[in-house]
Order: sequence, then C-alpha cells, then structure tokens
Amino acid sequence: METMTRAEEIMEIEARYGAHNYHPLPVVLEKGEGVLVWDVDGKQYFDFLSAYSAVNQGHCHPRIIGALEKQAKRLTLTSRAFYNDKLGVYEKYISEYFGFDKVLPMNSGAEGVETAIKIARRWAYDVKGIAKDQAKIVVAGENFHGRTTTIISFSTDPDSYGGFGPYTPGFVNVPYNDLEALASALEDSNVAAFLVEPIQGEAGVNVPSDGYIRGVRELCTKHNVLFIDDEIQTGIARTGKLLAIDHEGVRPDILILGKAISGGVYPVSAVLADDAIMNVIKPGQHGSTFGGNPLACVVAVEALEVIRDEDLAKNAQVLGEGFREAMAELVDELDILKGVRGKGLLNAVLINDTPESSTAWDMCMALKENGLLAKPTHGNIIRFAPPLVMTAEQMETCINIISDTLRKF
Ligand code: IF1
Repeated sequence: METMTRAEEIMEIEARYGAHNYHPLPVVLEKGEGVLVWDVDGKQYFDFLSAYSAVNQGHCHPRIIGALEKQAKRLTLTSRAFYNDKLGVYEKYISEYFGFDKVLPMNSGAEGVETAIKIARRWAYDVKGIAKDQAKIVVAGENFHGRTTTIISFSTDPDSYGGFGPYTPGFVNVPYNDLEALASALEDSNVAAFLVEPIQGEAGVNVPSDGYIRGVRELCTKHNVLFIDDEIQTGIARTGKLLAIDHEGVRPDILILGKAISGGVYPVSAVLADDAIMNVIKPGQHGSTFGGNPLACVVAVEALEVIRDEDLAKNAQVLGEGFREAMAELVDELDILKGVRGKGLLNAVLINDTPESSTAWDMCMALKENGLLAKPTHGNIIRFAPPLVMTAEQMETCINIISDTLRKF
C-alpha cells in the first residue's frame, strides 16, 4: 500500500468494495468546471464524454448549482403524497418548453422508458381497444434504452440481456433505419407503439438516413401506433437542435428525456405527452418516491433556461460541423481511421481495425495522457461528445490534441 499513489488507492478501493459492473478509464476526477475536469493529481482534461451527454451545460454550471443550493436549504423531498410549491411550476415550464400538454416526472432514464412503455400499453387497452395482454411494442435492433429487466428483454446486445432471463414478452424487433421492415411490423393491429432513438448512441452514434424519422412519424400515424421518441441521450441541444427529431420537423406522441434536463447535476427524467395519451394513467397506477421532488424541479428549470439563454443548440451545431470537417481530413490522412459520423456535438470516429482489437481503448489512453477524456464504444469506435459550452478556441485546441495523438497510431 505504501507505494501506491492516491489515484491508485482510490481505484483499488473501488475494485475491492464496488461491484465490477464497469471498466472505467484509469483516471480519478475530483473537480469540474465547464468543459474541463481535473484529476486528484491536479492534471487538467477536456471532457469529451460529458457523462454520456448529461453535462451538456458544462460541469457545475453556476446557475444550476445556485438553484440547487438555494432549494436544498428550503425543501428537498415531500413525496407525491403531498403537493410541493415547485412541481407545478416545473410541469408547466417543461410542458410548454417542449410543446406537450403534460409531463410525468421520474428520475433515471430507464425509469422514463419504463413509464413510456406502461403509458403505451395502457393506451393500447383503454383507447386503441387491443385485447387484454396482447399489446406489442416495436423496437429497433441495436437499441439502448437502459438496464431494467423489461428494457433488456428487447435488447439485441448479449452483454445487456445475456443471462438475465426470463424476459418480458410483448416486444418485436425490427432493423434500425429500415422503414419497410417497420411498415410490415405495424401491419399487426396489436401494435401499440414504436420505441426508437433518433440517433443510436450505444450502437456507435448510428445516424439514420435523412427522412427516416419523418417516415416513422407517417407510418405510426397511418397505423394508429404511438411514436415513442427516446431523446435521453440526443435531446437538450446535443445534436444541434433542441431535440434530434427537430432536424426532421416532426413531433412524437411520447417524448422521453433524461440526462441533460438536469445538466448532470441530479437524476431527473421526464415523459411528455398530450392529454389523450397521458390521461390513461390514474392515481395509484404509477409513480416514484423521488420523482417530481422540489430539488429536481428547480434544477431542471434552471438547466433548461441555460440551454436557451446560452443558445447551446446553435453552438453545438456550429462546433460540430467544424469538428467533423477536421476529423474527416484526419480520416483521409490516416489509414488507421475509417470514418466520422454524428450530428451537432454527438460524434464518433471509427477505427480501421477489427472490432475485437484494443485500438480504440489504446487511443483513449493516449488521449488521456494528452489531456482529453473520451470513451471507446462497441466495435472500435470513439465517441466524442464534449459539453456544449465549449468555445471555438477550446475546440481548436482539442482538435489539435486529437490529431496529434491519433497520428502516433
Ligand atoms: C451507463 C451508452 C450513452 C440512453 C438512452 C435510455 C438510457 C440511456 C438512449 C438510460 C443511457 C447510458 C447509460 C450509461 C451508458 C449510456 C450510454 F453508452 F450506453 F450508450 F449515453 F451513450 N435511453 N445511456 O442512452 O438512462 O437509466 O442510464 O439514466 O453507464 O449504462 P439511465
């Protein structure tokens, strides 16, 4: 133990006392501000993960932390057994912000997805008239919607679902970005909903063809099927618009948000829908101890105001274009790189190596040494998703770090 650094001691204690459900990059962070984080040795890094797009507003945004501090001294939790003075304000604010009649507040993203599934099933029986227990929800191949038993039941990733059966029935898988396959799945009159990510994050920033989301909207409308849009990762300005589906100018029936609606400060998720759908849920049929607590409400309002006041969608769009241009040049220059894809500041660089090789991981280790944190994802892909508060000068510095680092491979 004597020869261990503080970082090594911290990693050792986690390895010993924490479940081994993650394999983090070996860096121990203790402070963050905007696009920067610092490790326990004081080394500074640009954060190119943003806690999986939860910290869109930047680390410890003073306005969001200010709202949290002020509310923490007044009232944190009442449960939904009583009213609190912040919930209604938040519900009105977020509903108007995204243009829906109502919101159902939860905490984690997975809970938001579970909530949307329950609403869709209830709507299927009470409104659409599907026979008891016959409702189906269509989902896309390579989806990622969270880690609960029901959600992993319709995952196509063996790491996610393998060995966790028996699985929840009632889900039908179709290939992503395939409108024909969706059209034939929706022919079944027992289909209640189609649940989809407008860009698949975990699958490696899988951007569908132009027109896919519009096609999804049209098919769902045609077959009286709810379009459930999981924008937990893509939402809140990440892709250069408030929502990723705004790129195609359509509106889902049920919208699921998480991560950045709190700026990464507190677990807040939300399910939005109009009355004709949301009103199928009656008292006692769904809820959560922490969902809609006053601390969550003030944090979320402030985090959403910051997105608007700082015009972060615009910044994501402009910086994202520059980033992909620079990466495309690097891809041309280096054989080890295969391509770049993404929208706004949700991007991925594809490595020209077998999916099993450790090149992406090795590159992320080298980037870390050079002061930039990114995480490899499935199949030798590096995801680059910095906080949206980055300046053009900082982006230029980061592009140089990435270029110089990857040229060594
Ligand atoms: C982890 C990825 C990101 C999500 C979408 C629901 C959830 C997520 C579209 C569930 C969560 C996470 C969770 C995180 C890794 C991660 C992720 F690599 F898996 F794909 F963001 F890129 N819908 N995404 O992306 O939300 O319950 O976690 O709040 O460590 O598992 P949650």
